[in-house]
Amino acid sequence: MAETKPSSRASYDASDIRVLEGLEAVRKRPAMYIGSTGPRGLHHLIWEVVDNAVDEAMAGYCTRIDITLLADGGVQVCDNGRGIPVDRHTKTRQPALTTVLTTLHAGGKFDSGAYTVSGGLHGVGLSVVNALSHRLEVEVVREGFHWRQVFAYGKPIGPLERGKPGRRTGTQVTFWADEEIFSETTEYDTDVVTSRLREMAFLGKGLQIRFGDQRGDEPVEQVFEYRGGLIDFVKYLNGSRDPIHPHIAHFEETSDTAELDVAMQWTSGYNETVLSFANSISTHEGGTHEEGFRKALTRAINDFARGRGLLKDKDDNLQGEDVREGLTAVISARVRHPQFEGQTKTKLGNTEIRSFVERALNAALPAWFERNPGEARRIVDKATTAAKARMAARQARDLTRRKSLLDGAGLPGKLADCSSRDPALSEMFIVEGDSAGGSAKQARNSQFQAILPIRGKIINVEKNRIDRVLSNVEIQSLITAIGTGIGDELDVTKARYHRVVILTDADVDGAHIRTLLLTFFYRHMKELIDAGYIYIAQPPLYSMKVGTKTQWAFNDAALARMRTELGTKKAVVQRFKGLGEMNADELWDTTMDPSTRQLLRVQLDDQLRAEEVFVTLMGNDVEARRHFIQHNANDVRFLDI
Ligand code: 0RA
Repeated sequence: MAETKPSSRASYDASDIRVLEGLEAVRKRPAMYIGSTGPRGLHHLIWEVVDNAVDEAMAGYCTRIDITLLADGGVQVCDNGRGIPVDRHTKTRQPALTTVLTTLHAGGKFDSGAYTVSGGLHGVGLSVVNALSHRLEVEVVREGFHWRQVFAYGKPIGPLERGKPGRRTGTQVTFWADEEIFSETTEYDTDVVTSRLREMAFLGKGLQIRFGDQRGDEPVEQVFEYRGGLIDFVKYLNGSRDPIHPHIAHFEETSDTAELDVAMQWTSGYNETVLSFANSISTHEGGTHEEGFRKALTRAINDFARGRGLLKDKDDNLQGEDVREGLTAVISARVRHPQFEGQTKTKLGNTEIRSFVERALNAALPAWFERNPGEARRIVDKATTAAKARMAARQARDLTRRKSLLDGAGLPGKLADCSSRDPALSEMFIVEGDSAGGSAKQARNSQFQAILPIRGKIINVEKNRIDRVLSNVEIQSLITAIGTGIGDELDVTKARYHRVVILTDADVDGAHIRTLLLTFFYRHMKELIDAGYIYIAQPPLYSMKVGTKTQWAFNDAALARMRTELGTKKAVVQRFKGLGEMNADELWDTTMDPSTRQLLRVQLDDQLRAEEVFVTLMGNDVEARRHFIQHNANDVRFLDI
């Protein structure tokens, strides 16, 4: 980051800014611009403003960004970059700042030579934040003065005003989200915000990001600054894991059009944690940078193993999944014109990046292994053991496959399938326990709803190698019922249902089973999450009977709201402890009927946060787990669902 040189392009002037369309469109269809008007969309406002400041940092002009959640619900983002230009635009005859804040896509920096973000929902611009805020204030220091303009609902409520002289340039944006648009909530989640800010600080080596939260009784402050960049990132990710070699491998490479930064370290665990980014945007669907990385890694480890006689002539090559077992790696690419593809626009598509990364690592990895032969041996040992487990797992899998062929249809016996054969219309409920499974079978519409009862706690995939995971019968029936296969062989087009719904009790045990299932999907069937096929059902916590009418509440806040609405009327409130306490009609009405239920779709847009949660909840660090559970009891919001 600090090494990135400013682009050599002539200085900006106001005529660069292209004027496109008005902001009414944004207020009319906010979800088109920020994804949703739920908590995700709300947080997107922050990222939008912070991304602009980070772009300024990536271009080499900004070293510090302050983000403050204000006591009155506002958000303030302050940077020491060049400041938004304030000179007059030749066409619109208004100051560039006003244009940037009131015109869609008038970032002004989209055509520049820097590695600015321009994919997915990122980079839609400050104007979108402005349109969706009931108030927004901008203060800039530039051209020797302070400047200030205030907006409401995206429209200026006064002109750009010049204030006192000022020398140090920068931009400060303060906005208050419009409650009419974000009707669900306008409350920001500290954990969501800080985990993204931490990630940005890891990716922007040397950049100082300060976070303040003034909403509580005691103001909170946190500083994120990592001199080690990605090395610190890997250290952090492996904080509660057990590394099998001391040094974190680190590689940097630059070409005319791209930059690459990679850090990695193997642990004794069984899963891989490979986080990738393009221009600081998380690419959790992977893409060409990850493909180049994987290819070079598999090759380098096989070459080293053969060269040292650790693999004999008769032995098969180690496969990709073998060499990545227990690997924690972060790949950060900077690309001039990034193309984002995939289901959620989080997959890097630029083909030239695949060969760039591969070439860079084909040279760097063997050199690192040669310099650190002791560490390399441990890594090869681990990969060899993983290969053996893989072959054992394959045998077990082939056996079950053959067995199921003999059985006939090949579907698990416990599955009560639906009659529809159209995956797009079909749903499968994974239900914990036989009694709840029984109610669900009675309640369902068997036309399009299948029920798969699972018994007890499924195996913890954080603590078990793939062969053990696959020998677990609950996991076997899950995989067979879904039909896609798992891991490297997963084929999402073979999914037998486009809705796989986790239905567990609304208690601690239910939350545990849900987390075990989610961890399994995250580690072994992530494409299903990316495709948007994984859901969580929300059974109600309470029923409230007034006369003959029954209402349902999904949490304590909703129950309290219903009570105040009722006033003095008499109500009978019942708290459900488990799904088994509901009869089939109640289960259908509240949880399964598509016209009334509330399904949460699992979305994974914050991989770092997901990693933190899964490693903490499922890993070995008991103290960290206790702390997490105390602070996030029954909370699945990390998945941004
Ligand atoms: C347009 C052009 C230039 C900088 C910016 C926008 C800019 C925007 C934001 C938003 C938050 N912080 C920001 N900092 C800068 C380039 C100006 C030049 O060439 O001097």
